[in-house]
Amino acid sequence: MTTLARKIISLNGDDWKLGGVPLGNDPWLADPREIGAIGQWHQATVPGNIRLDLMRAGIIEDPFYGLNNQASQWVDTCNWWYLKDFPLEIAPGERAHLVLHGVDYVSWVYFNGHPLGQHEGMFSPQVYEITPFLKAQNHLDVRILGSDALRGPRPTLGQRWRLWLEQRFSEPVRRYPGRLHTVKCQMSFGWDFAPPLRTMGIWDDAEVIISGPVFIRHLFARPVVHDDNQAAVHVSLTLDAATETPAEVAFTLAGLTFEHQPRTHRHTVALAPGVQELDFTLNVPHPRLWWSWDRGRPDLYLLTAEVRVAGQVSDVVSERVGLRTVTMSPNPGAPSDAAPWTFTINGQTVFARGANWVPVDSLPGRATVDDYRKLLDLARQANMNMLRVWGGGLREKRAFYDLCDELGIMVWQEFPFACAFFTQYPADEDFLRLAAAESRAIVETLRNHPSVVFWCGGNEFAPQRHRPLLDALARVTNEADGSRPFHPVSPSFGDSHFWAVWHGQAHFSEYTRDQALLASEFGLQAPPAVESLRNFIPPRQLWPPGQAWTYHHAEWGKLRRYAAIFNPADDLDSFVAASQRAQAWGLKVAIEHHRRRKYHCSGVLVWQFNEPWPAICWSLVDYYRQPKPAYEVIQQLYNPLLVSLAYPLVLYRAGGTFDAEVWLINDWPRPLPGCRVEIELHGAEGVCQRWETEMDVPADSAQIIGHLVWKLPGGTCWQVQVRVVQQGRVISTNSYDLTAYDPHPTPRSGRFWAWVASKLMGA
Ligand code: BMA
Repeated sequence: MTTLARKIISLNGDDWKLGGVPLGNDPWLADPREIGAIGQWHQATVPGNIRLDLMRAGIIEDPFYGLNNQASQWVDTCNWWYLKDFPLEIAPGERAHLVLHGVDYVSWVYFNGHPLGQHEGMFSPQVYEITPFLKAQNHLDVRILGSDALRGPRPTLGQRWRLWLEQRFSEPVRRYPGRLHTVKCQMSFGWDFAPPLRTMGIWDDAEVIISGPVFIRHLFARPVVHDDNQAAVHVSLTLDAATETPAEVAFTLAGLTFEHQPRTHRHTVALAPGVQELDFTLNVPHPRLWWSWDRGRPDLYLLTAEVRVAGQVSDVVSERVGLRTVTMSPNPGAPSDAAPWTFTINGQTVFARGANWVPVDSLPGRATVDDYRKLLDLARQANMNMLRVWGGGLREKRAFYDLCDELGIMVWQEFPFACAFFTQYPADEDFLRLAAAESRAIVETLRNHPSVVFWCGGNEFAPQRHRPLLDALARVTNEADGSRPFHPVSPSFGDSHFWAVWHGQAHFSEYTRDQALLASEFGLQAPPAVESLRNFIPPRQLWPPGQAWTYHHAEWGKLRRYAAIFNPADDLDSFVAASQRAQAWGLKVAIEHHRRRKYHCSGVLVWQFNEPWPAICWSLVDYYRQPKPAYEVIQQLYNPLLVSLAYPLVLYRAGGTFDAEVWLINDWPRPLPGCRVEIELHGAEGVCQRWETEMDVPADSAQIIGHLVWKLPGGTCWQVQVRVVQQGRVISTNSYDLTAYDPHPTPRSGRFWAWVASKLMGA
């Protein structure tokens, strides 16, 4: 007896061919005869990106170097054809499905000359049954629309006026009018940290799945945790049956990160021909729960679903499952119209310490597991427990979420909508249908990952002006998931994007005025290390800084203003060092402020963790994966246990007074008995003041534990060193540089800017 089971034939690799043809009069009209007009073919790689293939072929230069990107914009004025030949044989009774997990952005797919479909959207997988068209040697064509054709309908007079305003005042989002009409990575149209690179390509995996007569389309496991002793997994299984047939469905739940006797649950079902959804409940006694790494272990199960027809395995799918619940609890003292902002995992409140995540590459096709691993390891080592996958970017590839599941890093996932200040996303039926379809695909792709704890409609647009879009997104998350909170847009109803510092050019102490219930964005630009700059700024433009700096997003006025705190000399090294110190200092002020406000503020997410191309921007880790000095500081400040000093940010002088409240913040879920907190003031002559206390630190807490009033000795340079020692081991450190730098050499209030921004975002 033969056993038919799932076989996956990967179509990834560098044996594809690629050719381009100018857009012509009606690029939306696909005709395979277009292939005949292609003069030159190139080798192509999947997953990948058309510009990468052209780069390898020597047709364009690396768009990430200097101003090169400008010269590759012609690539968008062609339609592109990807071709691949491959052998495939299936046994009688087997079925084959072609699955394209992500094609960017409008595509037409032909298999052995048969049109399989036309598709708009880069996030939804395309699944086509190819059984009837199979031959021993097969030919696949994927046509991709040239991005230059992605223009919205002709704007009305009112829309044109708002577009003009947007272009005038909102540099990052201005480049192409078609952006708001697409559900394509919004950043690819050009942003204030990303180049205009309206990517095209097969950017995620491509494969053929071979199954028996019943094909598993989706396996969705929704956990319910009753208490420490009892949990359940609600499983919904979407099956596609070739004919009406009885079948046997078996689920096996095994421990993946721990030893656990696997349990198998069997059911007999009657299937109708076509696609159908079946629901089951698996009880899990004595569950091992999934926690963020700082609250417990991120334990995972492996759920396998097997479907048998006439005793033979027809299809098998495995998904990782984490048992955990997510709810949001209100913040104490919050205004009555605020949303609840405290992440509550398995009934325990968790303070979010993290950053905003943007795509790892502006050519996302080349992002590999290894890229994700390096960056996520850095996030974990920086003691982050949450990343906000920002709405101007992507739903990342599967590896990103797998790694977050394993590392115990929570993910706040946004849908791909961002920054509509004067203008707005369309509200017509066609657009809403597209937005809902792509967002549903995102939910279906990510919903099994325990790390994903929050759906958010997107970044920076007024909720009032986007009711139809937000209603559609709320509906989608409820129907396709229903196990996680949905929040309309960030910022709204209590979280803050605090840009009075940096965009408003206010001084750092302004951060301490932010009363956010969750601080979801704030940041400062800093150049990467000089060695990194040399990789993408041509030598003659390094110093004095040339045009390439601005093209890679350096905002000179603001960079100079904040770097001035440290009086840099007029040379590259000195300027880079001063900017990096300013970034680290500003972030320190904000982070400590919000951690001291624990649960009045329930989280702190720095803008931004990474960057998608080599840039001078707000990132903590540059494109080459080199952390900036701010990263090291954050690693210390995100220690779940932190001693923080609250003191006035002024220019200190010898003989002056340093007056500070001493705070102790503990994000661990357990009390820490027998801790000694030691604080020392170091001056020119060594230690000149010392304070210490012994205490038991309560679990999950923030409290004032002392008050320092110290006279500063002679000199201009004082350092405060803080440590917490438990059983002879240093478990937390912090430090403050009180050197006589004026923290506000050129003050501006920044409040007017903050007010305008809040009006535009409808907050
Ligand atoms: C934020 C983000 C981005 C932007 C960043 C820096 O508000 O949401 O749109 O890149 O500011 O300006």
